[in-house]
Formats: sequence, structure tokens, C-alpha cells
Amino acid sequence: MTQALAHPNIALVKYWGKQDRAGNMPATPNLSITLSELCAKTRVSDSDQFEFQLNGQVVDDSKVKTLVDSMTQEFNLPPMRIESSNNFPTSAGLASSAAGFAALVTAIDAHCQLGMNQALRSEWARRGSASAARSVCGGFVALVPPDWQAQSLAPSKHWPLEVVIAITSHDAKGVSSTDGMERSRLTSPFYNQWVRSAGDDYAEASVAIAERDFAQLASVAELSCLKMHSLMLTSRPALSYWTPASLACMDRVRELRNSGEAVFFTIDAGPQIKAVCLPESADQVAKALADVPGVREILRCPLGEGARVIDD
Ligand code: 2P0
Repeated sequence: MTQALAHPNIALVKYWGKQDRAGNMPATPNLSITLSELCAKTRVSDSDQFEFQLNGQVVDDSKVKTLVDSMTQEFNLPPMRIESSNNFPTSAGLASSAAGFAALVTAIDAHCQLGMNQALRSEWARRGSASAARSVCGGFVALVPPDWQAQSLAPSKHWPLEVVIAITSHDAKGVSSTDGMERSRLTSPFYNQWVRSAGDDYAEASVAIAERDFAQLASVAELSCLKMHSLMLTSRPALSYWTPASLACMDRVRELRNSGEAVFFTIDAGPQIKAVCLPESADQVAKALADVPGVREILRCPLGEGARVIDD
């Protein structure tokens, strides 16, 4: 039995849309921060047949099955039982699949002694879920061409940002990211412009990170987030992941920033707000978001490390 742990990551330059070829490659360069505190733990053990359990329940998950089948074929592996658990809500815009696939590939690699390096684990995790490629690495992470294997831009200690997450709903999302981004690619009139402008957003964000320029990172990260949500809203039929509380939190973050706090928001394919702050603003941001009507829970995460094998 081998167990691995991985954290979710939050994209600051978003991935929304795939290339039209095999390998689950994003259409645009993207960039994330890896969180600590929240985690997926995945245990792999020998078994007579494939079985996947999520949070203690046997689940028929076609993405997990497909990835394990591909790895089994590629590396001639025996059948495995896979038990995964998350210490945070699943399928609600908190990147549970990112953490889950990064932990899964890391556990299979160790259990079956495949000897993969980090880049190869990232590539296999990407085949499961592209954002999972990034959770293999810690700190500030890039997923860019030509290889589309995630690479570390900087370790978490380079710039100890903190993320305050405002949970506004515990419900699982109605349309999966995979289906939603394909709908946007096929139907949003803004999709081509999104693809054309992503390289500039990526370049600006990576400079802001290298120079620890919070105002510049805030500006480009909110732009990338809102461009992605514009694609969602202009898909046919429209994709809308926000709750009224998500909008109220966005306004609250803007007010906090106008009053001098170092904070910006980002939102994924779900209703939760992730407020990225400098550590000196985190207490104030957490307190302010907790008071927004409709916010159910506040989570606080410093930046964390990449996927790794852990003792039981
Ligand atoms: C991201 N998201 O960059 C973006 C922002 C959600 C919104 O990556 O189809 O679960 O499995 O590759 O990785 C979520 O999409 O999609 C995602 P697949 P994935 O974090």
C-alpha cells in the first residue's frame, strides 16, 4: 500500500478550453499557486480488480478509470484498488480533481516503482485533468507549451501569499469544467480573442510574480478570471457559476483594496471566492468576507508544496 498527498491549486491565469488533439492539452498557457491545508490523499494497493473509492464510497468515475487503464497499458501494471479522500468539498470549484489526479499519479508511480520524474508525473496527471498537472508542483506553477508539463516558476517561500476562500455554496456544480470549456470553445463569440490574449496575460503575471509586484498581479489575475467568466456567460446555453454572494464578495474585495488592503479575487468553475492577499491583509480580508451575507464558511490557506508520498 502506498499513499500520496496533493493540494489543490488556484489558477491566476486561467485554463478554459483545450487543444483539438489527444493528450488533454490546454489551448492557452496558464499559471497557478498551489495551496496548503486543503488536500487529497490517495492510497493505492494491490487488488484482484480495479476499484475506486472517493471519500469512503465506491464510485464509477470514468476519468479515473480511463487514466488508470492508460497507465496500466503503458506500464503493464497489475489491478489496483484506489482510495481517495478530500478534506474539502468535492466538485464545487475548489479544484478537487486537480489535487486528486496529482495524488493518484504520484501514488501509482511510487507503488509500482515507475521512477517517474516530476515532469512525467505532471504529464500523466494532465491526462486525467489538465489543472492536475499543476498540483504536482508547489508554490508558483506554470503550464505552458511546448511540453505542457507543469514547471515551478518559484517556490512558495519566494512570496508567501495567503488565500482566503469564501465558501458560498456546498452544492456540486451543475456543468463540469470539461463540458463547460468545450461548450465555450464551440459557442462563445469571445473564444478566439481569449486564446489570442492569453499569452500576454501569462507573460504579465509571470513578471509580476518574479518581481513580487502585487498590484500588477492583482490587475492581470482579475482580468484573466473575468475574461474566463465572460466566456462562460456568452456560451450557448450560458454557463453561470456565481451565486449572489459570489458577486457581493467581489465587491467587498474591491472595497478592501480601495481602502488599502493588498487583496484580489479569483473564481473558478464554481461559486467560491478565492481572495489572494499579502499576509498582513489576510486577517482583515477573512473578517470582512465572513460578514458578507451568504458566505457559509471561510478557509485560509498559505501556499503549499507539490504532490508527495506520505506515510500512512
Ligand atoms: C483552471 N479550471 O485553470 C481552470 C479555471 C476551472 C476554472 O482547470 O477537462 O478539471 O479535466 O482538463 O482541469 C478545471 O478544469 O478540466 C480548471 P479537465 P479541469 O484551474
